[in-house]
Amino acid sequence: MIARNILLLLLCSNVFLAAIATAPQTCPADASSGCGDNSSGEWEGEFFPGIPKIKYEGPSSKNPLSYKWYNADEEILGKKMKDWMRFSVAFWHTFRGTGSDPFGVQTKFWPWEDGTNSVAMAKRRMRANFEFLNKLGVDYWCFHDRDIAPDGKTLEESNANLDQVVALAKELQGKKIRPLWGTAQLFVHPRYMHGAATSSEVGVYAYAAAQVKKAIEVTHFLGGENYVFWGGREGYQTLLNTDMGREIDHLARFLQAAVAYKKKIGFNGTLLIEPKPQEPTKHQYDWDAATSIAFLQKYGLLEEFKLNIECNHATLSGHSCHHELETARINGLLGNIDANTGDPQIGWDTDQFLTDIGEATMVMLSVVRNGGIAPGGFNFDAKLRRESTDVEDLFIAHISGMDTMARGLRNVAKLIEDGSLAELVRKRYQSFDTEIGAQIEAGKADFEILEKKAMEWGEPKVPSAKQELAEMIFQSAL
Ligand code: XLS
Ligand code: NI
Ligand code: NI
Repeated sequence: MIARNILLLLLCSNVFLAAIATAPQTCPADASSGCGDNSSGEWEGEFFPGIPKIKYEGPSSKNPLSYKWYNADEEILGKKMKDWMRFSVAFWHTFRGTGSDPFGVQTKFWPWEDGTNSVAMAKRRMRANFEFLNKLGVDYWCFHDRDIAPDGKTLEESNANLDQVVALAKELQGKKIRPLWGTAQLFVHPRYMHGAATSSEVGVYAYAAAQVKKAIEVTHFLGGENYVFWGGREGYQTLLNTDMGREIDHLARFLQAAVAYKKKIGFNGTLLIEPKPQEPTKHQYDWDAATSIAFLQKYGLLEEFKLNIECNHATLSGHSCHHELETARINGLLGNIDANTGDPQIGWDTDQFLTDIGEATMVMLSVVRNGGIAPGGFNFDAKLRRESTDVEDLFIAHISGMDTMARGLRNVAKLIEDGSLAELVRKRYQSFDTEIGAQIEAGKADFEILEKKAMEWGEPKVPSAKQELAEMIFQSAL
């Protein structure tokens, strides 16, 4: 029986080899399977042949592989567009996204993938990442530890895998490219099913701490400018089995330890919390910007953290992206933007590239009011739709997202130059530009003073809010 199988295999081997050459291999995603080409990490061919370096061609260009609005070195409002934007590619969506959803398997088979989850494959993928960044003209990238290198059988083995891939990334980064931020993936592995820092299991808390420690170290080594804490599974499915107070205390202790470690190793990047209201848990503790700010304040962490606002998370929490950005900004905590958007008809985190010019203009209004967003930037935490399966779609999606944000910036410049929106807002509050207004704003007007004024003035005249006029002015800039 065995001999017959071997004979059959030999007879078929030519057909088999020919099939490999034309179709993607489907080795199991297991580093120890022995399947796959172990030298693939050293492969240095071109990953995106036929795709040129993307250039600015202006709004009349019909070339999908060109920028129509994003002109990196052009100055707008006193800063180069690239310095306003600081765009970043998210490794997990662009290089690890498979197109699978709860109803269907992988739809994307990039030609450089050999079907394995080996270190060699991770290295080859890293080379693809840098060719992509260079062709796009983007200087930043973001990653989770486990996106860029495979998990090992032990923490030591996982760390060793990560070190190998990170060493290559450092070499490929050159002088210009660096991580906008790094983070640890604390939600995929089954050990994290109850959360990481908020797990009911102390061993999981320790494991997560070790993983974050290593992720901060490699972010620091790569010259990363920020480090992100997105809650992952830090939340609950039911309060019946959950000690919420204790879990949130644990989360705070975890973040305090991260601050101490960051300082210990001399990592000067900003630590960022990324709010999200639900998914994967039904209630995530970092619900929205305001909840996260209250948490930071309660635990004395306000000076140590800023916020990474993701537009799709904003709408999931029942706010607009602009609301979340403004909430962060007025508290001095606007640190970074995960630039994406949801679908108005779908109630989950669809992570689409933002292409709504009105929304982009609102986003850029906050960024300009903030005087920019450095050392943060715009990370495209966005993925191709499941049905978009061409390699060039990866470029088109980013170009479209970048052009949309660039249009937003140009529109804000128009609004500022026109001045009528700012004037409308100024006028709306002008009654406070008075002696008594100044007294109120300085906290010097007590209730007795105010009662005297109220009696002196009689019934106040209340003017129109001019909402439709504000909308008309806004629309005329788009
Ligand atoms: C998930 C989050 C995640 C973070 C990084 O919804 O957006 O991608 O940005 O862990
Ligand atoms: Ni995100
Ligand atoms: Ni998200």
